[in-house]
Amino acid sequence: MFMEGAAADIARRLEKDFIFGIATSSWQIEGNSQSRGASIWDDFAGLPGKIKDGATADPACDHINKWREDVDLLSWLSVDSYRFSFSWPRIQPGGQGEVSKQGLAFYDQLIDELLERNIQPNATIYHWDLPSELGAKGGWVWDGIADTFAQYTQILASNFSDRISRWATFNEPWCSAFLGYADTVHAPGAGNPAQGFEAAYRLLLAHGRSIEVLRSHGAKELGIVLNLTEVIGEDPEIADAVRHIDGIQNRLWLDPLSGRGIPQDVIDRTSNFVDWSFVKPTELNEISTPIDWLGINYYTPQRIGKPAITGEGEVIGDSNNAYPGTPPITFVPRMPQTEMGWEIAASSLKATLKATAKSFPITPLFITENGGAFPDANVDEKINDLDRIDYFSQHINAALDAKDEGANLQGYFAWSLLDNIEWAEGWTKRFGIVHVDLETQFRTPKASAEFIRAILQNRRKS
Ligand code: IFM
Repeated sequence: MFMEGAAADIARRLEKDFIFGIATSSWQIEGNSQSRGASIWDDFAGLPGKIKDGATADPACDHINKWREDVDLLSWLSVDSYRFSFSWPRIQPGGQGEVSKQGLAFYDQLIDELLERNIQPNATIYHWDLPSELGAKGGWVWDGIADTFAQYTQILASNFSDRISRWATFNEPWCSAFLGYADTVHAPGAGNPAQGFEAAYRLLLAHGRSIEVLRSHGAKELGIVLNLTEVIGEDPEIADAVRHIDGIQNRLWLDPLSGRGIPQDVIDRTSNFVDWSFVKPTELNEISTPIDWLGINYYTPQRIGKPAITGEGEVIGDSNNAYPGTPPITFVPRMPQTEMGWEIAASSLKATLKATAKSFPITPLFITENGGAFPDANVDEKINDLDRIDYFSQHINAALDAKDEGANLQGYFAWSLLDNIEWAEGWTKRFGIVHVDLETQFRTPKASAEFIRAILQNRRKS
């Protein structure tokens, strides 16, 4: 009853042309790793203790073999668009040179089938699975990486630009740079604070060059996906830390993309350990090449307190190491929280959208990921995930509130279609609206899938 009422209320708020979709990423769902090259996430997963339950890329959701069934699910849900990522080592096993015909053919058939079912393909070029051979050259701190990424883009653009509705160069480059290079929790796990900033810069440069390649091939609707959020300080004494965390999480990306360069306060606070000489004015121009849309992945605010305050337990991804140069603080998410220890606060989604709309005026915005990991008790063969439904309902309404108040929001994508490998958390955290049985690979829609379907089937027709 709760579910139908909440779905109908949201359906009434959705304008006809608002794009409602669902997202996944290659490494998290594809499996069948022997049919592609290796990536830095395969290498990382092979290191003892890096992935909580020892999960590896196989079988994941065996999407390489079960993709038709997954497209059936998308069609059953009635989504307008499916956001997926290309696996670089599936397209180009060594990251340079030889292209895999088999890899191209996989995405070819997926894209054609989506179009056949009237589902817009929304493609991300890079969602963290860097080919191992490029990782060995230095990965995102190698000075050849931006050009190499542009060459990889060329392959995708010449094969798919006629059929992809919307392109994102990167998914959450903050994670690649700061969880992977500054901290040790994501691949490659460098744990080198200065490298976090250099990786961030090279990711941005690769983005700019990739956009140019896409545009020269006539690809349409070009953008990038950032994980932006509201940074909330619990005490005026930590105002400096709030500004620095906001600098690394939000402004380090938004400012260069919109032509304002690298934020001076971030440079000032880090110049004692970062040699910023890798920044070149002409490259800043490439980075700020215009985009057609900006994606925001929103899950939780960053609430921080003074160093002595005790938080509410482990908060996945939050650590001072991921924000190098921050004065000492503690992450203090409030209750309620998801299983990731992430505070549930839809008000921060609205605040993030409104702040981004101000910082990046005019550009159409999308929520490109939003969702939660919850315990998912299985009752009588049915996963009645009311906590996830509640999360979606609060956050979709908050996004639509921001739109009503002027943010140029054009779509919303839920994370995620399937339970999948949650990176360093392995299978211990499930975000899917469809349950995946790891033994049998059987897919069972949860109540949240029915909720999203109810929204989409009841939406306004005009
Ligand atoms: O699973 C991830 C996804 O790959 C990127 N955005 C956040 C999700 C949940 O942590």
